[in-house]
Amino acid sequence: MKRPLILILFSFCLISRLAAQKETAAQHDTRMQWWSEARFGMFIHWGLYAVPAGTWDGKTGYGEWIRTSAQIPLETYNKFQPQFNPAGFNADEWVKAARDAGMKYIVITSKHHDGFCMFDTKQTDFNIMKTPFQRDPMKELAAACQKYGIRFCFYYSIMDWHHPDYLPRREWEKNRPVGDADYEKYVAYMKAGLKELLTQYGNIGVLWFDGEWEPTWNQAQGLDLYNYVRSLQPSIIINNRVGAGRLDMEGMTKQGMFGGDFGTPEQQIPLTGLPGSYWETCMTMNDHWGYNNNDKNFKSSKEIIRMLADIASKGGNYLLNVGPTALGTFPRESIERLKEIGKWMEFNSESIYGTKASPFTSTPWGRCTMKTTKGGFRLYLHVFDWPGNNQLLVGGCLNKVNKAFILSDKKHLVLKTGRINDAITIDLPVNPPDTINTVVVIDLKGEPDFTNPPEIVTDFSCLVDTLKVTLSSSRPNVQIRFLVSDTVRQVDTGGVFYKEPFYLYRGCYVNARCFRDGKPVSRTSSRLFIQKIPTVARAVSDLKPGLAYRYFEGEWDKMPNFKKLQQWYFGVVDTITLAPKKRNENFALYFFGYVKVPKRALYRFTLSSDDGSKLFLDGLLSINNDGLHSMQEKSLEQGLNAGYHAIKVEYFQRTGSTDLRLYIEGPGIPKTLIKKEMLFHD
Ligand code: FHN
Repeated sequence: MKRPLILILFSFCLISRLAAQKETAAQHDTRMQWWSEARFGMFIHWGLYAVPAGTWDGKTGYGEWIRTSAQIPLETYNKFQPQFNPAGFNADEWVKAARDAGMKYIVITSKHHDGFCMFDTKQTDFNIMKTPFQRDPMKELAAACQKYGIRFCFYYSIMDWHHPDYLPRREWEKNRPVGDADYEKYVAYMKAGLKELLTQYGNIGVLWFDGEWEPTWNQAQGLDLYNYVRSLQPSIIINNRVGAGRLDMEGMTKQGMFGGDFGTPEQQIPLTGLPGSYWETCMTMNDHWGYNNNDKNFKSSKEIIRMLADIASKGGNYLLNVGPTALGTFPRESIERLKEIGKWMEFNSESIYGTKASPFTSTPWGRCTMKTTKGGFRLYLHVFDWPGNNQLLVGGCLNKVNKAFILSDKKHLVLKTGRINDAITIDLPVNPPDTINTVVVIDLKGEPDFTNPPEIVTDFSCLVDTLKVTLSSSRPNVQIRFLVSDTVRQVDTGGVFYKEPFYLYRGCYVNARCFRDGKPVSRTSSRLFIQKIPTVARAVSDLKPGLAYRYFEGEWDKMPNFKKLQQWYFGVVDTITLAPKKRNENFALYFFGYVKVPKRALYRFTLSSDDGSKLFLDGLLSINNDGLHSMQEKSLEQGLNAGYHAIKVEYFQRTGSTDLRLYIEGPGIPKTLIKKEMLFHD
């Protein structure tokens, strides 16, 4: 290569690398714009794991993790390669199915955790070209996406169970020693493969990293890889799984950590919008990412269409997965749903593409998305529950109405509107045109003037003896009126003006509303607080510090029945800990004894675990956090009298990361890991 050319190339890479770090917020928004406006994409998990199709050794619950979950040795798994011949693969069919469903981009697994490369790479023979198929499906899909106007994107796993330099090894792979594995060589391998993906398949929309959670990967490597990828395609978008700061399946990035360009909630939709963040919920259509021919638990198109509206109403993107077969075809159930979603999108996509999050904190009848218009703004009211009286109430909006109509009505017949205090009324036809989601459009004048109901803030959601209540509104120049009642009540002229926090001493509803100059400007918010009877403390004596535990080993997909297990070890621990474990996979434990609480009050217990766990208080199952899952927490509020209460915590671990935490909070006790001073046993 001539010297000047080398110089130009070097300068380009340097500038691009600097660019990735020096991008302004406005430049970032510009780069994100196509993606943010798209709102809806197709995820495709397709690889060698489609050959066993979820079944191994008589068990049928596997997916793309089959090599590790079923502990299939490398040389056995490699035998799928000469069997992989997806003769039914047709890139145009796949891309048209996505396009016709209203999806604007496709993210496909170029390499999943098993390390098999679904593209023509010179870096390893463990790739699709070295199969009877001998074609590069990524090349064909790139061309089809170009043809049909769909953005083509790659998923790429940092974790790699095949490459000899990847570490750590799977714990169960006793016959695969680390040898002279060199992780830096693996990073070089990753970059070489990514360079092929980013220079030989045209303009790539998104690089969707995954498998970043193992201890060999860190923030610095993530930032370096982010800059490397951006140096090859400066306008590419990269998710937060390039770094090491993701908050598990919740998917957003820990405060202060490098988070790429967007967050990635997985199999879940955030409860509320995440203002100021780009995020995308990825979700399976059934229960597996990779093809499982036994998994018929597909979500209905109704669920999917409503989730699309829910996600868009919170300002997020929806990446819906398809797991193709080893023949290269989409499962019939996936095709059916994509067609039904497409029918809805054909008349309603305007209420999804390019919309912003709802201005309302809640809309009882469905969801809302919005767009700015000349001199005002447009609300798309996604009506799931058609009002019995055929009149839709849009509360807390003081703007004047231009017009309202049903989006799927080609004539855009104008609907009669009116106003009751803060609420706009819209008279609807007797029957909803679409029982899944009818979109009612309403055009409003001027700057948005919304007032959401007051927030009703408490430390707990129920009470034993008393509970402090604080009311708040972010709106300027409003007064809050409230009333306490035995049923849900509208706050009209009644109630009292809120001046300072107050206390509840019994179960009741708190109803609150915002007023301005004596007139209601928001809907009423109502919240029920239940009074709990505290459980009686145990009359016990001669207790010793700590909890007793029992330890077991075996393979389970859910909490075992401990009574039927052979016990391996037992002993006493200071507090809830996995210290007694003798290995990191395929083991179970339970702890039992008493928790001593200082006073009669309501306490919140939070159980967090990977994999499954259960909490029993006074002999009753209080928290069920069972199942194969990454770190997830579940809570319970329990009234307890002062003294000792029986406690038991069950836990099991299959494979992968492992963790167990029990938190307690109560009067004068902020949320904290349960302290050893509170734990005793007989
Ligand atoms: O382990 C992977 C899994 O196989 C799948 O690819 C999902 C999709 O987001 N990501 C990881 C689990 O979080």
